[in-house]
Amino acid sequence: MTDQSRLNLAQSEANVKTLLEICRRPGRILILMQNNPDPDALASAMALRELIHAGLRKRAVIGYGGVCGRAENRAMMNLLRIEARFVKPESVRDYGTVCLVDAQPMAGNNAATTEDAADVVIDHHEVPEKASYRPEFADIRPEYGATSTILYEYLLAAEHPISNDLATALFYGIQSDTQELGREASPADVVAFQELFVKADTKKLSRMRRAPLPREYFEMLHESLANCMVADKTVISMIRHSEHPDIFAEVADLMLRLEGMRCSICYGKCGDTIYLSVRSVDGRTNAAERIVRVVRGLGSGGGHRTMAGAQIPAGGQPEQRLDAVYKRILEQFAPDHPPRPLFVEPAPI
Ligand SMILES: [Mn+2]
Repeated sequence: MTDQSRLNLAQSEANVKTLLEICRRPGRILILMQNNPDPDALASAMALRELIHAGLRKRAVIGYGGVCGRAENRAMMNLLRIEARFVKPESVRDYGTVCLVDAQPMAGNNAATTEDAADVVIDHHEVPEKASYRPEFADIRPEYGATSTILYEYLLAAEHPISNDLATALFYGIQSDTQELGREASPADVVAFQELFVKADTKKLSRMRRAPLPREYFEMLHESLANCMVADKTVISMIRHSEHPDIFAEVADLMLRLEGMRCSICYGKCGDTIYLSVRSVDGRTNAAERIVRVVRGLGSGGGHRTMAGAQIPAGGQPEQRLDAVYKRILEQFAPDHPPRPLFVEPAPI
């Protein structure tokens, strides 16, 4: 038995009412996710779309900036039939109502780039440092491990029937954002995770998590390992150029498992942007605070104490930018510790 008192159902019920009132207005509805949406964003968007349809008989469009490139996420969209389309920042306000999920306006990681770009915001990240947005409705719970948990509460509060596909999506969203409840998970996440698992399609889950990976994926992995540096208990990986920005978070996650490490950072260029992703074994590193200092004056960043990210425009001289980023990473994450390569090149025969 799970303990539903750990969920904030009364608050969620009031929130569902408010956000449906906002969406009731005439005009099309956009549910916007971050650029390169992850499973938590996709699941949250899917749930919100169902809630809006059930409550108002209106079909919302799900949109994202960037690309949805990661094989696992594409498999999720295919298997659970989540239709989403690319949206440019300048097209966001073509929609009458904009609901941003798993991100916040002006956070730098989504197409809501202006103060008034979103009417509804549902998220579990800290409020970005530079943000001055004022949506009509915001439900931001930094203590939660996943936005999917907030949407799960909404569905329960609205007494909306949860299909196997929707349960699968939300379960996967919580599972991947919290690394099986091992990271940044609140009591509400635990309850949602347990209740959703019973309804989730485990075959589809397995197919999503083990989706076939293109050759380029391993090529990038190879590069990140070849460039890997260790400074004290921090491991730093770099991928000079990637087609898929989600690889940086994935490599940061992977390298955090290197024995003896407390913190892992992966960075590199994708398109015109330099991405940074940080993971740490516990909150003492305060990944979000440090990454904000790394990109200060260059770009934007944020997140949680154990996982954070940032973006910087690559500018006209991306190589110099990458070098500058590396120096700042060392300053913030491993001052006074000379970095050394993780692998030494074999000597020529
Ligand atoms: Mn999330």
